[in-house]
Amino acid sequence: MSAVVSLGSNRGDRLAHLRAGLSILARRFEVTATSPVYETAPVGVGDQPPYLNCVAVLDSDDPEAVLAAAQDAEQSRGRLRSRRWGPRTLDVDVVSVDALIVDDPRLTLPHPRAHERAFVLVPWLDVDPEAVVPGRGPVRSLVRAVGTQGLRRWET
Ligand code: A4P
Ligand code: MG
Repeated sequence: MSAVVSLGSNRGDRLAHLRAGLSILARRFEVTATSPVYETAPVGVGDQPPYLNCVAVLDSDDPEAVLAAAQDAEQSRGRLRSRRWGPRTLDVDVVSVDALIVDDPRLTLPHPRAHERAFVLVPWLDVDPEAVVPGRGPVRSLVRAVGTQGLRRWET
């Protein structure tokens, strides 16, 4: 039983936002793995600053609890929603919860774009070489398909 979350920031002190998000998640769940941080080129809307991204694995089988914690983490960093895919202090997405497949716009599992995003797949593969995106296949194969362009390890 494990949940995977993806954290991203491209505004302000990006590393501090990621760390604060992780510590809020850690108050509610056992964090079993935290990936390295990557600096990544923006996906979706191009004219915005680069992101720092990482993923964390939590010991939870409760999608609602993970989504609530993710949204609390965003709120704690004063998340402003200006435009879709636009710059943000902290975005926390629920990537997957066990093998669940849920087709609900409020909480879609796995995250509908995770399988095509190197900034999710590459750090996830770092912490779990056997990871699978439910319904999409092994993360290892998905990384081969999307490549690692636009990512570089961020030394901390
Ligand atoms: N929602 C549904 N399913 C989920 C889920 N699995 N996890 C709902 C989290 N939320 C989920 O999300 C909008 C609504 O989606 C929520 O109310 C929730 O109930 P949001 O976080 O408010 O809006 P958003 O982040 O602007 O949209 P979204 O769809 O999360 O954006 P994306 O697709 O995550 O894109 N480029 C790089 N390099 N790195 C990034 O981290 N992030 C984005 C955000 C774009 N480009 C990026 C990055
Ligand atoms: Mg989001």
